[in-house]
Amino acid sequence: MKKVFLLSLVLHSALLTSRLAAQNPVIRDQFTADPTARVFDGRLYLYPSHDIPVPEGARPNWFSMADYHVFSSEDLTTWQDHGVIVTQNAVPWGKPDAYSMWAPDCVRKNGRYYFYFPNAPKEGRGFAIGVAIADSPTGPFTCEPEPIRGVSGIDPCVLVDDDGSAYIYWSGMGIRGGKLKDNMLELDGELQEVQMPRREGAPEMPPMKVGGQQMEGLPDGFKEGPFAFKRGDWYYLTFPWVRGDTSKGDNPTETLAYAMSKSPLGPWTFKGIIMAEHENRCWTNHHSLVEYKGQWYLFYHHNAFSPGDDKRRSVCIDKVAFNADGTIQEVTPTRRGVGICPATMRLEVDRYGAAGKGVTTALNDTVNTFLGHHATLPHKGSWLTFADVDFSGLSDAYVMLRVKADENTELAIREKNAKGKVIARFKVTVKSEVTRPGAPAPFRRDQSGQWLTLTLPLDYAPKGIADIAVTCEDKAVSVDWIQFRNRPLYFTPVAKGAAPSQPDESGYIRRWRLMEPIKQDIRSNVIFTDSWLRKTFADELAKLPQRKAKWYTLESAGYNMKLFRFAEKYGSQLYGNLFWCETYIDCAEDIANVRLAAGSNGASMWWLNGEEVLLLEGDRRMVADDGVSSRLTLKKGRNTLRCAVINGPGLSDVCAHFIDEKGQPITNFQIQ
Ligand code: FUB
Repeated sequence: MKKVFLLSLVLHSALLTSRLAAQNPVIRDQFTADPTARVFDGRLYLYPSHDIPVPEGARPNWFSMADYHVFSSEDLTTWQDHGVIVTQNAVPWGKPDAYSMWAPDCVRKNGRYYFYFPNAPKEGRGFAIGVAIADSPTGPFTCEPEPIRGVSGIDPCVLVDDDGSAYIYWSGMGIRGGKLKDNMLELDGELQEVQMPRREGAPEMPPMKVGGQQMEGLPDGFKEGPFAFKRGDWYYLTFPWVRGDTSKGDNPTETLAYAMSKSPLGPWTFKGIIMAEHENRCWTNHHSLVEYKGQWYLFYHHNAFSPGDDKRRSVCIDKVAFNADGTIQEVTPTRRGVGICPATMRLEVDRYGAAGKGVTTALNDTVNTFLGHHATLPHKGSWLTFADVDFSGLSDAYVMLRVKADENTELAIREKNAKGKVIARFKVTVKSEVTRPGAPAPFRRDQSGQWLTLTLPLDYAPKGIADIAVTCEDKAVSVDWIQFRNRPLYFTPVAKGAAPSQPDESGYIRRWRLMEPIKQDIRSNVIFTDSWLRKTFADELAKLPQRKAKWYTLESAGYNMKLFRFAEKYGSQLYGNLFWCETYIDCAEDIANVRLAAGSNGASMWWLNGEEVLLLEGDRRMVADDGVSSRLTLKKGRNTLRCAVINGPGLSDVCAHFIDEKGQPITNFQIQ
């Protein structure tokens, strides 16, 4: 092959990467088709083609592809887009505006990555197949200056055999295959002169030089997109195939079919179908099969994000199994796809595994189709299930869901199936008000006013990996997604007998014993004057020994104890509370001339060993060192620091530390 300098494609960049999470289709922010999946060093890489809307001037209603992205995944659920690796205007031999970057492949040989792709050549007709080379599966890829000689067609696939020999298969005048030279860039063997069939009226063309050989033993009918692989000592040649009768004018669409052989270039024995025609008549299908972490998967495409346009497609994945004799079991496409979904990821439950009678799905937005789908459960008793949700990462969790519901609708999320244990449920009681029986459910409406995003507490959280069901308990309800979330950790309970805590490096006391909030009826914080506070706190202090209230010992995650979050978890109302807080400070010796520096939202009063030491009056926000006491002594042994914080409307909060004469934090004590 002519030695010419290589044009570097620098569009690859780790900087372009972005993360996507998905059910079927797996890539949800752009169209992807013709997926070739490859496993390199234990990670799965996906090399699809990239459909885009037809640009002005390009052939209408046709395929339109200007570049290639590469994606990768560890769990087949979370996908990383590594960005563009090859573009049409950077292919030295290609037409820069042909939008013909059809199905590609990428293989590794001797530590280098060879990316094979079709494109329209600058000169001549039809398609040629070029190669771009990289040292990593995500590039940067450098394009070879010329396409492969003798390979005229589309949909390249390369099989690297156990002995290192490589074979290329492509679609052009049927399916052809040939051995590649060791350099992976040239066909091994002579090219033959072939006179291309000529359309009526078209000018006579010189014969073409074609390499490889026709793959023998395949069924009649249109075939393209060969994908060859080896499993045990069987070679498989799989391909999209139109089995229907094209002469009857009903325009049959593609299946995925396969043949087997004991040799890489056949002859082949046709075995049958891997996937039947798509139900909605998406004309093409295109695929690859790969074994990943002990399971075989079929990657294929469908037009889930463009139901009216089968030239804008999206990659899907389903599991595939082999029979003992090596034949392949037929795969039924699913919405759910594969992979275990962490409960904390957005679960697109409209991508259900199974559903009861009458359940339907529809696009959320027919213009921006990447906003996905929703499922409608039409009546009481309708259900859908969504498999393999991993709840193990949940601790203190709640669930969010996006729904469209009518008056008196009730919806439940259950474990396992439609009769399973309730995880959470809600009811629409009066127009526009959604409640969970007994407790208000915060919700947001979208601009249309139809969709609600609800936040619900959990009745119960499954353990480990579980299937979930969504059930309609009353009138029709539509559901878009469900997502479980952990509440941020504001504080953690301290077990009885736990080791003492230390002040943090700024001396802040993070361990507090808090009494469950005492409800107050306070409309405005302007009442927090000295005299009002003294009276209120004195009365409360007197009542304290009789109060039959619960106390909680908590370690705060930050320097301040978020009393608002404490009220949210343990109180009966969020706003309008009085909080009693205590902490026990053990000193190895007297520490004299210290001051208490504290802040609170709203007002607070402080006692050290029963003596009042500080009052923060008025409507305050919590600011560190907002108030500082006069000089104090922390005595040898146990000291009790107590405060009462009172707040009406607003978020309650408190922080305290001791400082020395120079304002430096005191840290040489322990907190029980
Ligand atoms: O994506 C363009 C073409 O459609 C592919 O190359 C064919 O296999 C078919 O999927």
